[in-house]
Amino acid sequence: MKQIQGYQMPKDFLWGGAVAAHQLEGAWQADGKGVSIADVMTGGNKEQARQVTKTVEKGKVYPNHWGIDFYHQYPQDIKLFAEMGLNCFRTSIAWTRIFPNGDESEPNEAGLKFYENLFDECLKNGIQPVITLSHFEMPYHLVKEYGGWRNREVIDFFTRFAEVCFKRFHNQVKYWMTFNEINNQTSWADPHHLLQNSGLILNDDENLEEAMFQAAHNEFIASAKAVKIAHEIDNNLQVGAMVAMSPIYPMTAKPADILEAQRAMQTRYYYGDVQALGEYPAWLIKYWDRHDYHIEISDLDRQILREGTVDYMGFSYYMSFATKDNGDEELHFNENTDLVDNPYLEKSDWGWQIDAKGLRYGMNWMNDRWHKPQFIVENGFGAYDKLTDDGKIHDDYRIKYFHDHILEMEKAVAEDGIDLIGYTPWGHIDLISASTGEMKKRYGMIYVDQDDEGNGSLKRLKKDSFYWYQQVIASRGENLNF
Ligand code: P53
Repeated sequence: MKQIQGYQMPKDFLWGGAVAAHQLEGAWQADGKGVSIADVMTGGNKEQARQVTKTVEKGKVYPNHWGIDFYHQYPQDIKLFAEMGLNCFRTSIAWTRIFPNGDESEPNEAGLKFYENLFDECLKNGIQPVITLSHFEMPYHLVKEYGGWRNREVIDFFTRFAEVCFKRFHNQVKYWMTFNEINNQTSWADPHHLLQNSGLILNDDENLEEAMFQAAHNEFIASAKAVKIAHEIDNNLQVGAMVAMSPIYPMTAKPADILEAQRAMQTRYYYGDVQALGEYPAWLIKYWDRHDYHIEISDLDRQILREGTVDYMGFSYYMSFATKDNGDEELHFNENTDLVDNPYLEKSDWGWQIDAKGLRYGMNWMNDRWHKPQFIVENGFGAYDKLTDDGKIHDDYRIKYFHDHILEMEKAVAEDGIDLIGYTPWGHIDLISASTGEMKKRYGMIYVDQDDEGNGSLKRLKKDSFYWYQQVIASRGENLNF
């Protein structure tokens, strides 16, 4: 038992949990839903990456097809969330439930109805929904027929989807985000991220990095337009960006390492510069020139970006990285080759470096740069859990992780003055892992009885962390004892 007093968060602070449609809903073909990118991704694990198949192939395992069956079980699940004390719940709207192929002119009413009922159920239980529009789940049709986000036509498909959602749900949902972890595609050399973020499958003659920059630009335009549309529909709506905040430290105090780390941060977070400040940083324009990258950006685009800056910065925080001078003459950063291990940090079983102080560092870094309210919309610890004979899960490692991170978050608010809207730990109910497709990489405070192949009773059980988080919320963040 550790006696550490946290700081009490303001009364209107949002304490929640976070998930994404494709990782828990299942029901991949219910009520007219179309096939999304997530539906053609097989299960993988630490050693074996998930595969993307051209169609759904017989005999292969596609874990997102079943998720944890939230589509049918949500009323009971939301009761459990309310029992935990949550006053908000972050999920996403599966684009393919609303526009099954993505390019239809009229939405699918059954999909809209599902979310309307889900949000009603949340509100009845004192929980406000916080919604991501695009969370790694674009219609697969848009990938095959249009080439994903490298095609500007997709901008209009997305804004149509966004507009339909804002119009239908603006009385139920105040906080929105456009694209989940838009900056994950910085690791463009890993095809998994490019597909998840932007629906890109590489053409033979294509430069991956250049394609990524163009796809990201088209997403920025779509996001900026969505911000404007939302405010026109209802001025009360708050539309945020969402970046994966993993600070990149210099390995040593050697000036070349410092410079490399600075460029690494610029490279990983230029997305935030565009979405929060409304313009591209000068170093990036120079980088494109030097590499002969031709990114299609019109004057009108520049105006749209300036007029559609986001209301807040949503972000996920799991880990930090480190880098050192890569010896190249040109100052540049490649996320797939230029990261090094940080000897001061421990790692999770999946190799993610655990660094609670990095959360406070990242929050201050973003605040200094973007001057926007922040919202921690993901944070958590993926681990193997053991179900004991008496039906308990003693996940003290997870409680420790949350304890350390919540304390740093509270210092960032109470001591550093950061304007923080809320905190929604990732996968507060066990679900399918995005990177590996596993069920056994568990984040939850609620255990779901299911294995990687989809076998199990789907029974929900409260882990020790359930009770711990309940106590944290009840004390508005003050009682962090464990
Ligand atoms: P999983 C990679 C690095 C950091 C965050 O991740 C990431 C990823 C996944 O590609 O994704 C976010 O399940 C994401 C969630 C995801 C969660 O972090 O790979 O927004 O969809 O499930 C945890 O362990």
